[in-house]
Amino acid sequence: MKLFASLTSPYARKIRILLAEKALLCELVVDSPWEANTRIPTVNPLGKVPVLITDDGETFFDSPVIAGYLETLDAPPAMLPADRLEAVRVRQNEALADGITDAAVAALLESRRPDGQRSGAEIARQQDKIERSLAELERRLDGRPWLHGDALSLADVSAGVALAYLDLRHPDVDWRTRHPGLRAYAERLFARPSFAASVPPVG
Ligand SMILES: N[C@@H](CCC(=O)N[C@@H](CS)C(=O)NCC(=O)O)C(=O)O
Repeated sequence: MKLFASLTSPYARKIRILLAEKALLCELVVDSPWEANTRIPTVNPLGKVPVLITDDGETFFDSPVIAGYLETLDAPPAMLPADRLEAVRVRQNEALADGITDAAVAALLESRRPDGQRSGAEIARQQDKIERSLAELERRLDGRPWLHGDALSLADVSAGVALAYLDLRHPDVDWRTRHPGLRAYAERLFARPSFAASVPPVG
């Protein structure tokens, strides 16, 4: 397998963490879709990372789809429950956490627009999404070690990636103080070798 990823993409990090948790071997092809000479549009018409190419040459994007594909491989531990409705619930929390990342990316891109084009109202709208969704994540975690059951799931991987991305790009969002129920949870996730091995380079 081959994973096209940039080292700072939170969505690509999510897949790198899943690969590490499952001890799956995968060639990492580092490519930033923002660079002029990127090859990403040749493997994903949307021009986004992550993109996975299987050993059979089939291409999968985006991160929820790649995560679903990894579950079809004989590679424990399972990141989704066998019960189909329970699996949808895990995926709902994956979507909630990925949505926090989406809003954080949108706020960052807006903040980087030139003076005169930047909209403070749009940044605030994205910040509201982040704040509401962090509160919902904290409510759903409800003081438990994991979002679902008694082990790490896809939802926890997405949640940990979203919180780490806030630390990287929005250190002003003081989520540890505002949502203390997420603090110990995040520290436990960040300490896992899969998270430690995929910390993005500064920049
Ligand atoms: N929903 C997608 C989002 C992927 C995404 O937006 N990736 C960013 C990198 S963080 C990207 O490639 N952006 C390039 C662009 O928007 O042109 C996923 O979960 O994989």
